[in-house]
Amino acid sequence: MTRRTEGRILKGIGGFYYVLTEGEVIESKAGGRLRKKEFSPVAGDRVTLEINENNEGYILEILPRKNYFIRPPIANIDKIFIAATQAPPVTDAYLLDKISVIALYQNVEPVFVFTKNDIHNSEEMRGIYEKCGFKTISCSAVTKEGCDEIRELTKNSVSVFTGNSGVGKSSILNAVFSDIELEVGSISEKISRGKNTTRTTELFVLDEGRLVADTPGFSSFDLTRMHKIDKDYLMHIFPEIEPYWDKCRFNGCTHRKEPDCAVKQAIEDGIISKSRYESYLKLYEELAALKEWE
Ligand SMILES: Nc1nc2c(ncn2[C@@H]2O[C@H](COP(=O)(O)OP(=O)(O)O)[C@@H](O)[C@H]2O)c(=O)[nH]1
Ligand SMILES: [Mg+2]
Ligand SMILES: [Zn+2]
Repeated sequence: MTRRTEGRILKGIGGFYYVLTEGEVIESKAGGRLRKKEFSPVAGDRVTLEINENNEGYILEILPRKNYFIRPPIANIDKIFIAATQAPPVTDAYLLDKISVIALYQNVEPVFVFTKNDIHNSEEMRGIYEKCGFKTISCSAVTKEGCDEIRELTKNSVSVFTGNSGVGKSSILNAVFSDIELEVGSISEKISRGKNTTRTTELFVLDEGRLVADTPGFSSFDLTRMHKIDKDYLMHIFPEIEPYWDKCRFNGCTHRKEPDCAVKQAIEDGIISKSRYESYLKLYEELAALKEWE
């Protein structure tokens, strides 16, 4: 007898989708209509499916998405853990800021995770993000510092780990969750191959309602092209700039070259960090240029 139910896609590979439903994982196929590019199911998708007498699934429909990322392909995320480090390979602040902007734009909570704290203390960088009101964690896969906090924040949610290659995402996930076994690569190996060790996007089912994915990281290039944010909306997804939107001399101040700008004053007063503001300016230009080329 076939039955109809709902579930969540954990991963798609070789034309099959692995759907978590009622505590078990069902190997499923998707209908032809669903395999068309823009509708194709991704990890994290909530779906309706039909399960036959042999326990094989057939995906009927993708339920409306709360959010969606194209590369890596994943949907319905609650939290993005953005990994950063001041140890090699040093993280580029612009990439961090860009990911945080896109996360907020898509209603995902960003959590900044400063890795490798055993070899390089990231307190200064962490301070910048804490000041913006973001959740931040200092951690180490070696000393296990910060692991309990990561465990706590991943409870009952869909969490994705991202950040540049070699930053230590897989290592920290292995340290926090004993039942995940991810491949950890040496940095030189990755650079010489120009690739990441983590390839398919897979949500791991863990205890206490945790669904966790390791990703090869978002490419800075893709991010702006795939999430077309209006440049004038940008100030509203920089949480430390947002409160000033109506505090400047000019209505509609973009906080760039206008005189008597409250944002620029806040930078001088040390309330807003320079590096974040620089990212704002750079991203503003990038978004403006995108519009012109379309
Ligand atoms: N000292 C130290 N090294 C780490 C830590 N986490 C990762 N590494 C090293 O950094 C390299 C890249 O780690 P990996 O987890 O593969 O990074 P990923 O590409 O972000 O998944 C490996 O050589 C790890 O051994 C850490 O907390 N402390
Ligand atoms: Mg990895
Ligand atoms: Zn202004």
